[in-house]
Amino acid sequence: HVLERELRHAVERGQLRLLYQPKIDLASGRVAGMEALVRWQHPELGLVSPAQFIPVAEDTGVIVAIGDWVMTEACRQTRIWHDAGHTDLVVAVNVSGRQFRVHDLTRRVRAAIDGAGLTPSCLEVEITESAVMSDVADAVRMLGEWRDMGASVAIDDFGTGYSSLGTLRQLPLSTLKIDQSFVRHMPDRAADRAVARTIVDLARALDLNVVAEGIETEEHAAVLRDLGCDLGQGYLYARPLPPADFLDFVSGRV
Ligand code: G
Ligand code: G
Ligand code: MN
Ligand code: NA
Repeated sequence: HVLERELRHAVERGQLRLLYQPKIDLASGRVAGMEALVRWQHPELGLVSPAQFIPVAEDTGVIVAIGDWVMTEACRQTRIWHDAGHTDLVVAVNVSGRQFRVHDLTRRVRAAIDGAGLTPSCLEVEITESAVMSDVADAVRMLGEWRDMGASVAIDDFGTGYSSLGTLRQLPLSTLKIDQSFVRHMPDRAADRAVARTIVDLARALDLNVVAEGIETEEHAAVLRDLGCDLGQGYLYARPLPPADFLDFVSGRV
């Protein structure tokens, strides 16, 4: 269909771009890094959401080319911000389940990092809980390769999948990312607060960092800070921003 046909040309026609959503250190308020989020601007279809086109890209295999572009562009942009003096920024890039199974993904990630002249410790890969759990043996191998390289790995949408705690303990992870569905109703739903607290405690026990996404209010932020959550991301701080606006944000100009 149309989406599928047009998507095949999206990369070469320069129709993709990245937005960057800041991740805030909840204790200090400083910007610790950013998540790169892809957008597809098509001349006739308009702005297509990744929620629509990533599944199509996965089914057709175009995700490999898109993934390469995203990784390369995110590293290139991060290098520019490092050179501008924001040397501590860590960039998070989403990797889907299908990309995960591309056999030379580690080499591709390494090429993007080296090409930009970054060190691997500036990169965090976000992979969903369900992608990891659908093939644990692959995940252990892949995540091990990234850890050996020096990059970190976050489990995205944590709490929505079906993690076995035994499996979680075996994985070379650095971060758990609390899904926004738990954050949204935290102030009025004790059960959601309990889930968030459990994830924070689990992260502590496994010596992992913990990030909450979907923080929209001061109340969300306060609850998470009290729970000991390390980083937060959400509309309270900033929406996903074009590069120029992100630079203004980290520079404290907005
Ligand atoms: O930015 P937004 O909230 O609209 O993203 C919607 C979904 O698309 C999220 O699940 C997000 O993880 C995913 N997504 C955004 N950018 C990328 C990307 O570069 N690669 C992959 N695989 N998924 C992405
Ligand atoms: O699946 P993933 O967690 O990578 O996707 C993050 C998605 O959540 C993106 O589409 C992003 O635009 C969106 N998002 C980021 N912050 C907020 C927020 O505070 N509230 C809501 N509703 N969505 C958010
Ligand atoms: Mn993500
Ligand atoms: Na998420």
